[in-house]
Amino acid sequence: ARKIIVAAAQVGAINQDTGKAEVIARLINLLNEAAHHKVQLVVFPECTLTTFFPCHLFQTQEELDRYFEHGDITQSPDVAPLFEQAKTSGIDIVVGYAERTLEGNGYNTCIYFSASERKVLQKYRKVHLPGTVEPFEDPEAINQLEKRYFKPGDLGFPAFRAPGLVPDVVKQSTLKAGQSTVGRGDPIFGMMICNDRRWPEAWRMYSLKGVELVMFGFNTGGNMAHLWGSKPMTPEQAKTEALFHSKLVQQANSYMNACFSISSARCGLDDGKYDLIAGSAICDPEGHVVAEAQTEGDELIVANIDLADCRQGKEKTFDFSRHRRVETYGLIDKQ
Ligand code: CDT
Repeated sequence: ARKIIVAAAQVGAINQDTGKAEVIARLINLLNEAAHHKVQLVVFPECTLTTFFPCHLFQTQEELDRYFEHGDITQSPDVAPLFEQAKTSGIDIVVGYAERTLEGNGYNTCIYFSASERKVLQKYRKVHLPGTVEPFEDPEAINQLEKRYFKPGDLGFPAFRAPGLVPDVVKQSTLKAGQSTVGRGDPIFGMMICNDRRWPEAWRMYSLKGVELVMFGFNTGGNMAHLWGSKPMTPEQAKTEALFHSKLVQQANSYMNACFSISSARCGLDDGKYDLIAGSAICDPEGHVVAEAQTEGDELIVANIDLADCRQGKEKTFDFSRHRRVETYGLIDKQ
């Protein structure tokens, strides 16, 4: 068995003027609740720390930059208490944030912070950026300006091992030459962010690397049918459809890639206007939802998962080495 207690920490409404200290206090509350349930790993949402600012057009760089983190986020005076609490509680955390690099580039980023290693093990920058560069002409339409504010991620889809979570892992040195530690060594994880979850290529990049758990946060508009280009809908229908697609892609891709997945929503009605869906969920490798949020506010959902359950998919239906037909897939990396 390769058991881990994992959680998604869903985060409800955050307004444009909500202070970061207030947000961090809410996140620490969720972390304390996780500690109470003996959780080992908590996934926080995309852009956890602020309102989902790509809904807004900012006139100055200064206004925009209020929403970005500059430099090492674990050392930022505002945010450091979250990482201190993670260390104290012995809980690994995934946190999403808007990153401004020294060169001035913006990325939609998340990091995996290991409590046992006391450092960031992996950074991921969102590859698939939805929305538009220019604001919509209709002044009533809610914008999605990620293409304006961020560059596409330049780190690829980096799978990584997370030590300290599963006891009694088999070390590579104890195996025969050529024998893999996939499913035996420290767990293999991958991160993506929101829109990435709709792209099978992102999931497949990870499953080709043996990933057993994919983690992602999201900010998905419940009232943005205009962005999808779908047929006219009432706001209620649009929200139901957005939730349906969010669950559909998580369940289907968990199954087709024989991995667990954790999704964490930034949700609720930001500034009383910007409606973001909830529906944080934990899925197993057979595509079943094993835990799901019941509210549209701050909420922790917890599951006790056994990564060994990935084996049946990875070794049977989706045993890539026996069943994939790569000679027929050439077009995928050419177009
Ligand atoms: N944040 C993000 O990537 N959101 C996109 C759509 C914008 S909201 C309609 C998503 O794929 O959920």
